[in-house]
Amino acid sequence: MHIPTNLGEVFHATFGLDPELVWHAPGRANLIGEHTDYNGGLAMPFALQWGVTVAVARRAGGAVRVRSLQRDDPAGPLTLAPGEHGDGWTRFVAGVFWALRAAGHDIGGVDLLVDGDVPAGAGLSSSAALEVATACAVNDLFSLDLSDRELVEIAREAENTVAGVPCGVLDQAASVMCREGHVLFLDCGSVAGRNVPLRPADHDLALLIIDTGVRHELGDGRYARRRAECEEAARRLGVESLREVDDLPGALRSLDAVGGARVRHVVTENHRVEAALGLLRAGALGDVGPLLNASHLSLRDQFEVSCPELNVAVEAAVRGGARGARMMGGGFGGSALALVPTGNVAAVRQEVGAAYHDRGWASPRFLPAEPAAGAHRVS
Ligand code: GAF
Repeated sequence: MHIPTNLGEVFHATFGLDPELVWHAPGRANLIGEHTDYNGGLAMPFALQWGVTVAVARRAGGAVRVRSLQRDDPAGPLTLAPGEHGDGWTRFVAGVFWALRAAGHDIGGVDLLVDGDVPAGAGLSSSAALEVATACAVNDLFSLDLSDRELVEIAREAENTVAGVPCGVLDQAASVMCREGHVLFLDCGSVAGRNVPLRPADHDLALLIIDTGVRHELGDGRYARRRAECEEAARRLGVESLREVDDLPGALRSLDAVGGARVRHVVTENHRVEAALGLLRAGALGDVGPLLNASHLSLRDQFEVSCPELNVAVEAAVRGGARGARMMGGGFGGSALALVPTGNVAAVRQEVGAAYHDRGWASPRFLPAEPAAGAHRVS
């Protein structure tokens, strides 16, 4: 069995035994389909080349001992008793154990070492990667035989209940279900997906993530408020989820201005995801650009989850020659995604960098994204 050297050595030095198996789960980007997941809608995430790797071994008793290579704690590994929720990053691990046990799975104690390289704080779902890597490793370790959908639900439950973030399934589903060189056409209502080829280099295009450097916590209440507004609109319209709204003008007549704006975003965003799928199938990736721009405007003006730094990044990227760009993820900070002809990447970086410099803002980070593999066993 091949264990990545450093991980295997540190595991042994920390816990006094060798890991039994190692799993990797990626962070994610999202081509299009934002704030649709908790409305039972559509999205198109792809896995990133950065993620979280966990090494695990069974141990006696029910406690979980955890250590992260990125958060070295001189006191040694932390011990989480069964039912304990942990704090900081350990909530994402503890949450998975809590959710598995709450679902009736009989799992024992585990020693677990974490190694992650998702760029910190950029809104690229490092927490989902940690939850999914943990869920997949424990599933394998105790032969639970969970389906992809069950793994997604366990990881989402961990995030909702223990980490306290009322997210939908987007990030966890992307981390479990994506494939290398593909984007996942994801129906968030049924948590079913189909992978569609996404190889930008074949079209002389690049997917460029622009990390604004503006940090926000999804748990700070603004994300939850958007979700509550959508749920309230669905109640008023008498539908289970906003995915079911097919008469937008009719729906808008029954809602107040805020509810109407939120519903307009969700309904039109689902349409844009379907349009993007059609273009990808027709081999016209470059033509997805205008859909990204429309998605951004809708998130900015209808859903009201953008911020000045995201708007400036998107506008400057387009001025610099991107085919399209938009904010990505929950919003209020984090990253934008730009679809850029390879020959224009330098100009886009220059234009965005200059726009930030002119406003006295710290330089953004540019991260070229490669659609990578979803969760898999490393050894
Ligand atoms: C965050 C959430 F975690 C996802 O569930 C999703 O709602 C996304 O924001 C917005 O599309 O990443």
